[in-house]
Amino acid sequence: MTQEEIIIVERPAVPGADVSNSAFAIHSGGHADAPTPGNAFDNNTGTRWASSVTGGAVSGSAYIGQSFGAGNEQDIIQVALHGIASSFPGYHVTSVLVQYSDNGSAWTTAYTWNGITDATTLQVSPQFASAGVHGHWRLLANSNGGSGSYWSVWEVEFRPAT
Ligand SMILES: [Ca+2]
Repeated sequence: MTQEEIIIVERPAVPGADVSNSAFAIHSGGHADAPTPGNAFDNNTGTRWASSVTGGAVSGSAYIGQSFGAGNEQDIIQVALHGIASSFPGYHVTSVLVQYSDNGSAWTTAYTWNGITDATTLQVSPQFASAGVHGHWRLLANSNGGSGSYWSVWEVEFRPAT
């Protein structure tokens, strides 16, 4: 007789590669200086999107995100943000809410990302708990831009559970 032992190991989800795409971009409205939301998802740190709202109107209003489309819903567990270039000091926010929606209008916060700096490199959020698969994801500004001007975003990444 042989005895077989089956060991089941549960591996925690790890963030996969960025699933964002310029074609899926959604936003709260763009400033005339940089109105194209797809610029935040084109993998080009030389192009940006800027919010139409400025100063004290940024927090809780300006957002940039993705509508992934039917059949392409995502379980996002990490985001990354290239929020500033050396030529635009202070045009970043220090906190964002990572939010999801199933209908594109009612949003729920999955994670609050604080401590975003004016670093001129891609900043990666901590991995956060899965909130499940949803069709729409966004970063909602949770602070005002440091300069009192608009919020500028060079690149955003959405990384799903794998
Ligand atoms: Ca870009």
